[in-house]
Amino acid sequence: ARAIHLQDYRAPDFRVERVALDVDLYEDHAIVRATLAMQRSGAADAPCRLDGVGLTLEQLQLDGADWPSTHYHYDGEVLTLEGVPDRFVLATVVRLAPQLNTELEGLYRSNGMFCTQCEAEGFRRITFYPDRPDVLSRFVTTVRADAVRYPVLLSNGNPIAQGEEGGRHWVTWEDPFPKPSYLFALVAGDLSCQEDRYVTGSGREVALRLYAEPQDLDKLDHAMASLKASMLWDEQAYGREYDLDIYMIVAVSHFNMGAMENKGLNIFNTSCVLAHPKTTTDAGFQRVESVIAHEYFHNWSGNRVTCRDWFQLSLKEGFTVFRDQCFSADMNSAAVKRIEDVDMLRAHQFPEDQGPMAHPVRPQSYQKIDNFYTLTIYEKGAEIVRMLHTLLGADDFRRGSDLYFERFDGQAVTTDDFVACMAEVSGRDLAQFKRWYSQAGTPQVTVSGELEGGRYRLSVHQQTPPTPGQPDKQPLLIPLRLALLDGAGHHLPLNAQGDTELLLELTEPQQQWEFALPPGVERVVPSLLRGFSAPVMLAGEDSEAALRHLLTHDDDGFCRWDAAQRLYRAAILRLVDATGRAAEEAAQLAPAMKAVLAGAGEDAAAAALLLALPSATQLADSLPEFDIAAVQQAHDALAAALGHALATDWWQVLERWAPVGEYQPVAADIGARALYQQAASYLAATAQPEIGDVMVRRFAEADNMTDQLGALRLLVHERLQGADAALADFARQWQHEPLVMDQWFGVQASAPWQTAAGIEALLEDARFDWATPNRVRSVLGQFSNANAVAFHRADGSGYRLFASALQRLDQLNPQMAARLAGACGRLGRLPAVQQHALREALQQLVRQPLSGNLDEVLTRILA
Ligand code: HT7
Ligand code: ZN
Repeated sequence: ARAIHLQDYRAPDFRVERVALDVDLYEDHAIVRATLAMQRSGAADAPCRLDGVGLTLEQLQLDGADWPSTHYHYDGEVLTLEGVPDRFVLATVVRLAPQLNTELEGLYRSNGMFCTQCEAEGFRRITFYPDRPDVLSRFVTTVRADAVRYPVLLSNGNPIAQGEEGGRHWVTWEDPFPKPSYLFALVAGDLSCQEDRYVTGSGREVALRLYAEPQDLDKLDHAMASLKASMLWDEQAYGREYDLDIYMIVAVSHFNMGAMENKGLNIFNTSCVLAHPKTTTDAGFQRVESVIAHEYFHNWSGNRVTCRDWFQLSLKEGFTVFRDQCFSADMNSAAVKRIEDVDMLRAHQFPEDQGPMAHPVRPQSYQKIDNFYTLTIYEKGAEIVRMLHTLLGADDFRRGSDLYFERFDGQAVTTDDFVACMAEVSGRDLAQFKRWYSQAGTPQVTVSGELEGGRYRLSVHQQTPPTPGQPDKQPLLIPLRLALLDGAGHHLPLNAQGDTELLLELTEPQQQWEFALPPGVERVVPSLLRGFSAPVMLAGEDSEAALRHLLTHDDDGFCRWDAAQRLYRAAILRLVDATGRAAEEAAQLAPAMKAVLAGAGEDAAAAALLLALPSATQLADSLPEFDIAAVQQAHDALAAALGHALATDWWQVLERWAPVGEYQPVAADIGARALYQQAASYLAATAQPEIGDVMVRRFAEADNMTDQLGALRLLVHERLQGADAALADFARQWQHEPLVMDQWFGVQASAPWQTAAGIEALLEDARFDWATPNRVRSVLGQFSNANAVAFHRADGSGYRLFASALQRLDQLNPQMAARLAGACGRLGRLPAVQQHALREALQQLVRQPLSGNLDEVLTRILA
């Protein structure tokens, strides 16, 4: 496939002033009539080019008359109209087959309803249109369908007319806000609705309607509460009110991603909107809250101000992730949320940034834009916005965002425009900062400190390693939050004003800072990168004593947690290279862990995080060679040794933090359940039968999915007595709840003892369905992304199975296949035997006829 380059961007030759769509839905086809008021905005002789993929054109008229076939040409992707006037009304009629659409892009069916997914380039599968984000237009849409089968007919904006005739009915919707085609949506189905209202700060009433299949109507309360909280938060934090009279969300079972922010009509993966204590875990509740917020926040950061082109994707996604992170931090525990976000970034985005798919937050080129909905665009993009917030401070950042929304309302703009607003309000030159958008790779920052003559000198060095297509890197502007602790754990003053925290700005490859210390200070332990102030890899000379000091005394939640992670990491690595013994390492760690447990009453969630070992995958990723088998073995040995060394403490946790009262997805209770699960997992690692008995009981008695699934996971993963019976019971109990059955598949696919044959059996299970992305993710996603030890088994069986599954999936859903294939990005860092086996499996796969999506990812990995 041809690559598209940022430098080739050209403004559109034609704009669309108004669009009228009429979508007629039938069981075996759909007819789409589009009327576009076109206006030339480019060169006088430019032909009018409209995107349209796989459409059957039935009629084409210009200004009410048939346009001669000699004046247009359709090649299956682009419709070119020659010799058109500067203004004209184009009317087309096309025929579609939504029931055959398994790619879940454009108009398709999910469990008997019709729905759409247009981002990034799905609208061109519905009608002929300049399907690019910088063409904004006003839409009026009429949806027609059988009145009994599809009583609910929805589209963007407000309903303005409706009618019924001969068993069919129709509703016309008008969206007053100009929008790009990627924000178009329609839904038709037999849906139930939970309704509420929200009154905006300025007193406007908004109807809130959440639609789901009737059996899921009891799972919408949490989404509704989250939506109302998000609407209020955006008014308070950003001064942004909702702008239409209706806000609708529809839950669909077949969806390639989490959710979609279509104007006034969000479409959600059921997994990101449905929640009920019996069927949803704490993590599920939190995901619903954050995705509801994310899509709602897009109404301003994405919809009112949108992207000029898809290279600017992080303009809306990075900013909106930052906004949803701050919202979740405000709704729950800010420190815990920050640690979870950093952990995710380091576990998943850092490897992406070090592998063959590494790309800048504003990429230079792509073949398939769907392949660029990445952790780099979303999560690293959010870190860039967070750094701007850190550098400018909350007040200037808010003035910058106000300016951005006011200046660019109704426009399609760039990340440069966003940064320019921040520069303008703060008076800062952000030219160097902008390298964060154009330079791929994770910067490595190395620090060393020296205490001499009453002064502390901090030397810092930065370097970004080469990434594909970017061999040489420039120094970045890296904000480093710093505090210094003395030997008693007190924070030292860092300047004449007595500040105990400073923001250092690292701009050079090498820089030094000096601090005058109060008299008598004999020990200094730096607390660096506080709050994870920049998305970098920090290396230092941190002695274990210094790490213990930070774990005990630092008041920065992230730094405490990171100190614990570094201590665990060092211990596990000593087991990998056989310089340590598990029992001794556990004995060394025990006092600090006991201290954490002693303070757990204050914040159980934070304690659970402080007690969790880094995953073996993360540790293997931090080494030159990804030798997961060796690291997993060492990891498990330390877990078992800690299970034994602190057995009494873990049992006490199980007693003290056992569930009491009715389940509630609130921060304190979530923390208690997390701590219980952490203690149980250490005990399970010892394989003592007693913990198996406790887990069997917990599984049977649980009144909520967090406890039930937590017990099932330990039983199955640790192969404790009763695991098989629990799996069978679970499947029986939840056979009619697809999202819970996804968990049933996922628990098995992520079990470390899993084999390729076991995965094959799951794929052949009658309940498995290749056409349902959630189910595919629960098996193939869990196996390839959450089960490194089984996936990378040296006999190559995991790779062969995965490659053949990708080939099969690619024929149904290329976006999903390509996304899953990213799991092979560690190819170049695997031990020789695995590397050979994976290369062979992928080379064989790439010789088959594949989609452009999968081909792009595999070609990058094999390059
Ligand atoms: N903006 C949405 C992205 C999205 C998407 C992209 C490609 C293919 C399918 C998709 N579904 C949703 C979601 C978001 O970031 O809010
Ligand atoms: Zn988004």
